[in-house]
Amino acid sequence: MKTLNLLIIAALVLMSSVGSAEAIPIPLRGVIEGFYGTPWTFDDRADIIDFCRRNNLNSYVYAPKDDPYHREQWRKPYPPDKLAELEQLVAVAQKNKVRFIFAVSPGLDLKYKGAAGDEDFRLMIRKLDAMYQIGVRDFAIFFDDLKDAKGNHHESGKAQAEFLNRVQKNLRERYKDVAPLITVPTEYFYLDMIKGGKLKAYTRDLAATLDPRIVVLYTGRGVVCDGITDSELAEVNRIFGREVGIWWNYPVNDYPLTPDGNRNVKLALGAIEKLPSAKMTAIFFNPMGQVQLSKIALATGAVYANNPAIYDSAQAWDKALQEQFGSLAPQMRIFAEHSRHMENSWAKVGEPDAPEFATAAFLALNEHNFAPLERQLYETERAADVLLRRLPQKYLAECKPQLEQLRLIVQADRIALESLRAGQLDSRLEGLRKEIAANETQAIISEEAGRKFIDDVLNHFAKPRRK
Ligand code: 14T
Repeated sequence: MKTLNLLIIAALVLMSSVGSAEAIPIPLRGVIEGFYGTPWTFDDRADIIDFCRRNNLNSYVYAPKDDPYHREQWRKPYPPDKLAELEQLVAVAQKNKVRFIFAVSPGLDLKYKGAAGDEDFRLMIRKLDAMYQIGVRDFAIFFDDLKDAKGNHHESGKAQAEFLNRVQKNLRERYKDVAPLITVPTEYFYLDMIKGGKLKAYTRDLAATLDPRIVVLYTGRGVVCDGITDSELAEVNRIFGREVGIWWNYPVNDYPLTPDGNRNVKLALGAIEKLPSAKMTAIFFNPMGQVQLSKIALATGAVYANNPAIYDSAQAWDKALQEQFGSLAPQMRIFAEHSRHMENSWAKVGEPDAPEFATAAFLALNEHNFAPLERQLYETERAADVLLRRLPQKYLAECKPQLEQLRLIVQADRIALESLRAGQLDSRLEGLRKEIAANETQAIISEEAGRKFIDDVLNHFAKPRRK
């Protein structure tokens, strides 16, 4: 009887623990302002720090590539007005219980050896001390993007690690309340750490020399890549002899998506997805310059980072749209669905754009089945119209060209569909295609769905068809 009771109790305890597995949040989780291009404003940053608190993200990393004092002129102290602004921002972060992580990227011209090396070390400490004075307790030093045009770099992993160790030691000796240093190596994605199946000397030396308490961030197999698996992460942990963190390049859109090289013109409005479910130490999401629209992906990233093991990207995406757009969520969902995949010759991330639309277009083209596409066109045009009329200005300022481009694409798609139905090309389609192509320096959307259907139909009529 006694044993039976014990068994029943044990079984109940076991069942309840399976049913409601404790969430294990990633200890360091947040947003990294780490993109190229116009940095965010004070108000943008204060807004995102508030957003971090509301979404249980505990860190904001200050690393804007085009703040001259962060990178190109890292040796220069911030002038009084800039320092005062940063001080206010640090206060906002403290009030929100969000860590303000201050980063410097000295790699373009940092000297490591001799008197010049000592002088640069002194200048770095002076830079970080000024930030300590205004309340910063978390610091990062980044060495990314130091490769020349040929993709080579001449960094020494040992020299960088010794520099970082020296900074870390100096800070810890003088301040008891400074968190472990965070870094990004020059070889910061997996495929760049390996050559001919072997670890390259830079990464080997850095890993061997770097203080094991220093947090190393990496971006995955590539700079912008289609997910990170648990075993990929485990392999990089092994390489660095510690639990590494992730610098995740979504929804950032600062890299060119077309050969003519226009940046920031496609919006990454999808969910964070395909990240590890295993325990990890840190994750920072690199956003777009478009601060408001970054919050869709960032809110899903917050759900992920607070419980990676049970993350459901589709569910988190719906929740983010609902919370952020309320009654406009259904329309926003349609728009966002056409603008979430980011891909070029070296980058690939995000779910496919509008897969149902793409399927409907396929059926129209190949099976003369027009009803599904008609429905997609109606709903998509309606969503774009509603959003152009009703979205608050702070959002429209970030996506008007993309909404107008989507509407134009849908109008062209409708003419393309009618051409297929009639078995004869409507002469207006070619002109519309030219107009859409010209706009692509300003707005890119739905490349493999709505945009592709225009070209597919033009090709269909251009090709001398075999029977
Ligand atoms: F530090 C890194 F983890 C990192 O991602 N660095 C930059 C980052 O600042 C930028 O926002 C991001 C997306 O473009 O990728 C890195 O920058 C690159 C890397 C490239 F290989 C920009 C262009 C490249 F061709």
